[in-house]
Formats: sequence, C-alpha cells, structure tokens
Amino acid sequence: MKVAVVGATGMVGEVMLKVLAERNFPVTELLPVASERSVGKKISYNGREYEVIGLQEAVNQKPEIAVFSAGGDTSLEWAPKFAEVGTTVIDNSSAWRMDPTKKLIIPEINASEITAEDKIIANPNCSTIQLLMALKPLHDRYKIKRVVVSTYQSITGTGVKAVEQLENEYAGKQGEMAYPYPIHKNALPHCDVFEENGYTKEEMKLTKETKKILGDDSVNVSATAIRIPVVGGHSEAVNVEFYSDFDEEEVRKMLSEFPGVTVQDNPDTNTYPMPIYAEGKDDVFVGRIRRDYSQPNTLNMWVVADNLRKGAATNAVQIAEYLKENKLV
Ligand code: A2P
Ligand code: 11C
Repeated sequence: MKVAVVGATGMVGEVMLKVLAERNFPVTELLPVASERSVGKKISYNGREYEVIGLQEAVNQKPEIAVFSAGGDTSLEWAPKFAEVGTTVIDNSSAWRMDPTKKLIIPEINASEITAEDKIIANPNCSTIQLLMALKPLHDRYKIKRVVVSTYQSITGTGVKAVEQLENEYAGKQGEMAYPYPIHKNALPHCDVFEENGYTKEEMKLTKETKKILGDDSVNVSATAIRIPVVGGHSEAVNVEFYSDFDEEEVRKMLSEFPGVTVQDNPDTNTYPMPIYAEGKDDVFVGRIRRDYSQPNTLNMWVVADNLRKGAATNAVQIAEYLKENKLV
C-alpha cells in the first residue's frame, strides 16, 4: 500500500513512522511529506532512507492512505486535495474533528462507523483518547452522568519547541519559549488557547469530542487541563458519576478485558500507572480505581498513556489497519 505520512519530520510524524514499521503495516511505498523547508531531507523508515517530498508531489502520487500530523491549517487546506484524488486521509489535527460530516474514531470504540465513503477520518485529541478508552466499557454498563477530569499533560503534546524550552531551562540557557512561562519546576493551567467561555480549547476538546465519540450528548465532561514538565505521557485524574451503582471488582475486570487497556492497581505494592512506564507503549494504563464516598454511584481513577502513541500515532495506524482489514481502501 502506498502511504503518505504528512508531517513526517515532526514529533508525532516520527512516532507514526516507528509504529507503522513496528506493526508491520504493509507499506509498499512510503511518501514522507513535510513543509517546503524540509524537502530533500532524509528520514529513515524500516532501515531504509527516504527523501522528504512536498505536499503537491504527494497528492500527484495518489497514495491509498495519508496520515496527517502537520497542524490544523495544513489539514484544512490539503486533506480535501488528497481526498479528491481518492486517498483516504487519517487526520491527527483538530481541523475536522467536530465537522458533522467527518467521523471521529477510536478503533476499539467506534471503528464500525467507518465506510468506504469516508475520505477524511479524524483522530481524536490525545487526552480524549485515553479518557474514553477507560470510560467506554463503564459507560456501556453503568451509563455515565458526569465526568470531572483534571489532566497532567506531557510537554511532548506541544511539540519540539516545548521539549527544547525545558532542556534550555534545565541547562540554564535562554532560548525560544513555547509557553508564556517557564515549565521547569512549574505547572501551567493552560493547554492550547483560551476560549471565550473561560475554558481552554484543550478542555473543550475533552467535553465535545467525548459526546461525539460515545454518540451520546447526555455525557457531561468538566475538564481542567494542566501542563507539567513531563515527557512520557499524559495523566488524568478522573471522577465519574454513573446513573446506576457499580461494583469495584467488576469495574477492574471490565477494564482489564477492554482491548488496549491495562489495569495497574495494587496499593499494597505501590502499583499504579505513571508516565515513565507508559512511555513508548501503545496501551492506556488505569489504576487508583476506588469508590468516591462523597456521593453515590461515583468512581475515581487515574489514567495514563503515551500521548504520542495511543494518543496520536498508534490510534491513527490502528485506523489504517481497520481500513485495510475491511477493504475500505
Ligand atoms: P517541517 O519539519 O518541515 O517544519 P511538530 O508538531 O513536531 O512541530 O511537527 C510538525 C510537522 O508538520 C513537521 O513535520 C512539519 O514539517 C510539518 N509541517 C508544518 N507546517 C507544514 C506545512 N505548511 N506543510 C507541510 N508540512 C508542514
Ligand atoms: C496537547 N492535546 O497535549 C494536545 C496536543 O488537538 O491534536 C494535540 C493537540 C490536538 O497539548
């Protein structure tokens, strides 16, 4: 299969290449795409070197699949051009997620919505993906009334510039700032831009994308998104109120049986998910599962995942796998 990776030189793009190779996706021809600045640069994939090409050249080559992670503006402009030549685009930006004509897919949850007519498929936001992987089996069983989530997000979600800012701060060097404040020794209650309602765009993604993916407007999510000086993954403290009561052991069992979720939960051995263990792994890790005694039918848990893997690249590659397995490309 001819596959274009748009944003191949970026933080998510690099992981996409790695995940495509690791999972033996049948790439017969790889088209690494980036901005004009990078055209001609070499990148390596599966032990071979490839030259980076520009967007128009990639469209001209009519790949079967294009995975995009090059920012919302690039997706808005170029995804339709790929779609026009018959390419199926899997887009990791926020450009198309809330467009009612586009599907927003986490394969373990709603891949069955995809049809051959879907030429632009949206990959959800990283913090939404890991949250919903933990919520989906519980929603099916107990029906969620309300979720309160606080995130502790890795700087890799911001991109290369943020990693450089932290490294400069460790070294005591001046450099370009990805954030309005230092991130070393800090916690910023500010991920993505502020909206008029006082929430950040990242917080609103958690609210809106959840309703769309679960196909249930009645699920209410109240989010506070925090950036912390961590690189391995995003963590989330999740408080969920259900309509019906639950059994803690059944919750653990359902989560362990859900594909792509690993339960790490044993206070006796200090076992709980952490970004240093989630880094480089494809699963979503859930622990600290316990009843909230402050009100009925309410559960607390802690959810961690590598935001560049299941939160971005792995989810996108799983969508590509679904397309291939179901002969939708
Ligand atoms: P480039 O390396 O040429 O700038 P990150 O989020 O880690 O900064 O990565 C962004 C990715 O998106 C990079 O691969 C970057 O390419 C690519 N990109 C950014 N702007 C464009 C554009 N206008 N056209 C194509 N690719 C782009
Ligand atoms: C973050 N969630 O960690 C972001 C990164 O909408 O795809 C991805 C932004 C997006 O800041």
